[in-house]
Amino acid sequence: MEQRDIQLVGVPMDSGKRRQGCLMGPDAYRIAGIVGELELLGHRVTDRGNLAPAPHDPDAPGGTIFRPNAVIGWTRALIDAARDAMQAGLPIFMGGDHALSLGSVAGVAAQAAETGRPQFVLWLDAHSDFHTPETTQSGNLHGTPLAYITGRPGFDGFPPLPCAVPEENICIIGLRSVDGAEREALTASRIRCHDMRSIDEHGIARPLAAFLDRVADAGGALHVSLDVDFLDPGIAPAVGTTVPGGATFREAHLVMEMIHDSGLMTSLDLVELNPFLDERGRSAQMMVDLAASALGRQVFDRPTYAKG
Ligand code: HAR
Ligand code: MN
Ligand code: MN
Ligand code: MN
Repeated sequence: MEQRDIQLVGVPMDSGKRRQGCLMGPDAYRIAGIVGELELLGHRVTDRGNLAPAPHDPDAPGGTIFRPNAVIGWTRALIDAARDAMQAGLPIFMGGDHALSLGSVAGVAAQAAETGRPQFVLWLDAHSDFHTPETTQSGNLHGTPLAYITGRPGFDGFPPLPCAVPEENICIIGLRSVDGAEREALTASRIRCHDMRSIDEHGIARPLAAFLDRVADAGGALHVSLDVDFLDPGIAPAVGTTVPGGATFREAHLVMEMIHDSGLMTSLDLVELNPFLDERGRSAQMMVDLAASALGRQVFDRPTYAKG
């Protein structure tokens, strides 16, 4: 198995939404043993510690968008940190809420562009996170990263996007909660969407295999953004935005194992874990196990049967 230089980047970011607790995420992953689990697989692991936001204007109380300046500060810091970590190996961004992906994806895409590789993004999420600050109803910027990284307008005051990710290079799997404005924008876009209805009908492997083939054919870099709420709340309760009917243990591990087998993943987000809502650490453990599956662990033994 290929040995990777894994770069853990802690992102204790809690400004993408009102309910607090995600800032404890990076430490929950550490306590769940992420370093040891990845080392067991033969990888070199460097924990780069926790990031802090770049200096930013204070946020005024009230307003329709929740703490925009803090998110701007984080995005600025993350773009630089992501470029840096990409040069040292395979970054895992340990969130923190999903607003961290404005910066993590923008940064890795900029780095990919510099090495001449097209950036692809696999978004594993109950939500499409395709609002702009102009269309969001909640005012929570964790609902906006895919709009930012594809270059949709409405992000005034945010760092200019070094390099937009083409819509056709994005695949969302797990959808089951999409707002009206997002639905319209998604329909008009070239983003590939697979909701739970279609996964129930056709399985999760086929759309993923088709997407991975496209990444391979293009010689692309693959960023995987894993939102805790992709998973069914029964196996991962520690998230503020649970939606029933999520991916099962077996579906989620299959996705991660197929990603590993493809050899294509170049960066990973683990986002939205709120340890304050967890039950004896089991959601944190689940996320660590899924990261390990994406990096070579086999959940189920696969005996090879003698032929003849
Ligand atoms: N679409 C809703 C909003 O904009 C919910 C977004 C929830 N996002 C996350 N990440 N939890 O996927 O507020
Ligand atoms: Mn999300
Ligand atoms: Mn979500
Ligand atoms: Mn595995």
